[in-house]
Amino acid sequence: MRLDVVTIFPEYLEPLNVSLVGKARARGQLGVHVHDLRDWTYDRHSTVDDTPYGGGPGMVMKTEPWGEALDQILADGYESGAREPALVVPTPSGRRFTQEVALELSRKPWLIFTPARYEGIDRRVADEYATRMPVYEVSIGDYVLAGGEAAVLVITEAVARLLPGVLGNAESHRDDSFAPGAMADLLEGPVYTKPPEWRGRAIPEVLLSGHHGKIARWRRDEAFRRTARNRPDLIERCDAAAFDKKDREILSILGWEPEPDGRFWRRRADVEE
Ligand code: 6GU
Repeated sequence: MRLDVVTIFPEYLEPLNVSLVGKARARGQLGVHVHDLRDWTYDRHSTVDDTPYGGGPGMVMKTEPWGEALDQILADGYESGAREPALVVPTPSGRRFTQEVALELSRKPWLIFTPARYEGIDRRVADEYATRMPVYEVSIGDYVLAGGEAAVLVITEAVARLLPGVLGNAESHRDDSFAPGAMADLLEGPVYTKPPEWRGRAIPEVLLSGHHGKIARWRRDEAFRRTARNRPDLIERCDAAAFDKKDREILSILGWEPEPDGRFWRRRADVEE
């Protein structure tokens, strides 16, 4: 996979040299190219922003530097054999970046990121490139960052770990919270390692039992407990048809009841507690 990032803060992307993404780069599984948007400005102040039409606070990033940068990056990429670019535009007004979007992006051969500062990029830039390639406007959560660079780091890490051969163990993301499949829509429960006792705290005994069936059941119960506590919306969204008898038992203990529509709702007394 090839990644291009265009930014006015290239040094903000230094973490792409480190850890999982850095290693994938070193192994040649990922080609990362960080570009300084100001390389495509020609005035004395390297201006990338201007006042918004229609008035209002803040500044808007200008069309020309982005257009020239993207044209050249596309030309250089195609020249070196890259194909099927997708544009990833981090913005708080984008669609939510989820594991599903990460998986979709991980199947693209070439991603071009345009993290913005100020109030964002003149709309015409996304509209222009949308005629030539898929454009993903994504938000990493319901809060506002000063710029999209941190979002690029987040998205890149989520995508890179899904590339074939990047994580050591192909099974490693099977049980991820939010991974499609067995533990779908449940958060992962707690994990433990040696020593078996630390500051008077023991490991849950079942984990030492060697009984794989009991261990799997315990882990699933813990996943329900954690999900009910931290993300009740995930349980409300679940199709109860995916739950077995033991799942229903633990949900009932946690205060959830099935509705005729096949979903689970928390009993009123428990909601108010
Ligand atoms: Cl992608 N960018 C900015 N500036 N703020 C955000 C965001 C992105 N996602 C959530 N907040």
